[in-house]
Amino acid sequence: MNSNFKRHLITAALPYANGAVHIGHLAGVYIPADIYARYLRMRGEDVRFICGSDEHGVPITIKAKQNNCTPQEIVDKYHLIIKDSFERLGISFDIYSRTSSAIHHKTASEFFKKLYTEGKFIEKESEQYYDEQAKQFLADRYICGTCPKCLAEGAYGDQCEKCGSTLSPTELINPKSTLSGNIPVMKSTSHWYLPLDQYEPWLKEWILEGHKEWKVNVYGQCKSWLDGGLQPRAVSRDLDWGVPVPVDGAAGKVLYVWFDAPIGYISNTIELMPNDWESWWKSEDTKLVHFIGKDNIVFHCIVFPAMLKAYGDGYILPENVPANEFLNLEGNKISTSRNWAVWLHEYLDEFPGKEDVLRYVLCANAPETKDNDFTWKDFQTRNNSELVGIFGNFVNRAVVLTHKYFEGETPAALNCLAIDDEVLAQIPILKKSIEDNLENYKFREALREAMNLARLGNKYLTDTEPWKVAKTDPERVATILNISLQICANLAIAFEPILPHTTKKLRYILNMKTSRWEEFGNISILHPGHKLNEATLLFEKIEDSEIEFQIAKLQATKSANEVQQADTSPSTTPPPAEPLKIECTYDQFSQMDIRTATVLEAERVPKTDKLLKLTIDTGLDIRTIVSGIAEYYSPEVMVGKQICILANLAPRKIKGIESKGMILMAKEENGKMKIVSPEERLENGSTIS
Ligand code: B3M
Ligand code: ZN
Repeated sequence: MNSNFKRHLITAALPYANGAVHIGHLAGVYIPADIYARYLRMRGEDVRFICGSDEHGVPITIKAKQNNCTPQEIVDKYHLIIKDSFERLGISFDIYSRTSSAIHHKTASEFFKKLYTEGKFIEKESEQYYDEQAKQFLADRYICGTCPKCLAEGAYGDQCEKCGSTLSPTELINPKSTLSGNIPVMKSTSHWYLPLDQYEPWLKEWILEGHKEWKVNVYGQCKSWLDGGLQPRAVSRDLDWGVPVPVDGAAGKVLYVWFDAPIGYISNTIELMPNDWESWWKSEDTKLVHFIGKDNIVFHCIVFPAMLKAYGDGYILPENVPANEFLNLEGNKISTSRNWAVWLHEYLDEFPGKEDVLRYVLCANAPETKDNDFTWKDFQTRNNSELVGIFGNFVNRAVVLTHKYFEGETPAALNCLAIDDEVLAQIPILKKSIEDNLENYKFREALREAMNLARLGNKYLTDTEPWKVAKTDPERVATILNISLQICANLAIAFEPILPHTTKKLRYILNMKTSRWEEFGNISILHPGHKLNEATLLFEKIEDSEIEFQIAKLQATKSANEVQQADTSPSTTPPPAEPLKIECTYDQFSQMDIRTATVLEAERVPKTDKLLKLTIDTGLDIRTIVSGIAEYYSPEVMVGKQICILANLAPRKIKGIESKGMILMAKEENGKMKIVSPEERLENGSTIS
């Protein structure tokens, strides 16, 4: 541990508040950042872990237009979803704020103003597309036309989604404004540019000479930008959403989102520590580390440092920027617009109590050196064979045996044999390796080594078979169980940064107070006579049906996308309501057992906004169905209603409640939902075909 630093300032990329957070974001940025922050805190370091929503930029204004609402309404909605889901996963930010806050507007505005007043920008006129009907300049995404490369219709001004080419708006054939559908005209506009070319020699020195230790992917990307030669970059845009450019005559212009967003790290620190923030940003003994995904490298390694350098006033630069590559999902690129993702808030609802399983799998598969793939099968295997089969199994056996043979009191290790010493000798070796890996941002490897400690314990218990000598050699059993329990206690520390929910449970089972990193390696954390609590399971098996449900959900997305792709209507027209799903046979349809049923009881599921727990008479049985209809129907209204249900849907647990079946609902494109019922009341259990 480099103790030259007094403070650790850790930032995680500010997620755009135009959508929820998915597993790609988590594996790339938030889980590694959280592990690092938690580890440093356990070492007693002074840490501030900063994040917040990025609430400006064109995609947010587009989403607002699509939804017929204001950008503020969009960011309010997603900010809450994102913040809440991070909290539930246990991402331990010291602050999660937002760039629409007054503090941020003030900070970003003043930042710009200082650079402007000191002449650090250049001002340039350029010709840009303008919509005369909508009376506004058009951001690249607001222009669409025919792709010059593949001739597909509906390519955007910055990219063709069909062939993937990067475009500029003037390359489009037959450009049209997506605001009015009209042909845009060229009009001159002036903007401020940060002359990155002037900072190139300094950046080359700072990164290429000074930070050879950065990850190969990060260093490589920086080198290729720097070798290619830097150009001045516009820091303002013609847009009505963002931080207004604080200069006379700049009406209708805002700061470019990539200018204001990184300043968000500073604003959020100010919000957290109004009196002390400067010692965190302007003092050489603060270590600043940015956790980001690979698409953000240029902004964090080149643009933001150049901004800070231009500003001066003692701002520090990042010590490291451990950017990750991308995570794919079942072999395909994760895509928000195509809904090809596992959304964190949905995962948390569908796998209650399994926060750490996701943390584990995403850390084990983190795309640290290359793009990686998440599959539901791998998720299940890692849970069932590693977490349940090794970690959980070992802890459970050690604690249960201690209750069985020693009434739950830690026995003393009286005389150790060679096998015991060999096992104990491994602990400091693993500790050192875990530390080195964590400090060098190799979280996958750290996790693998922590798991090796669990493997070691599990194998030790299996090899020594204390249950076999219980009758004949109680001293031997005592020694084996003492050593096993010490390994459990070390596991509770080793896994704390990675699986904080699990280690909390484990510490309770072991009745263990400490979680200080310096205790890791101690082989007498639990003293003889120390009383344990009852054993509870750390992990649960994940059933095939749960995985099949997730795969079917993705399959449905895929089918919907295929139908949508086949639709060639230009993107100026609104998308069809719900695209037709792929054709199915009568046999497939008749496999679904759809019946009438009546709601007997209804209640809200605690700590959720959307879920009702319904007790239902299906005519065949009385059963429970958990349904996401609480936004549309109150429990009182539901009682007595006759409904239609899919009766043979595989049961699954929702918020810990076993739900058997599904209620049929009709859904409008705008999200409004109504229950489907027979025209007149029928016997419960009547089949629908
Ligand atoms: N919102 C981009 C992204 O989520 C952006 C990060 C800002 S960090 C200052 O990829
Ligand atoms: Zn194309």
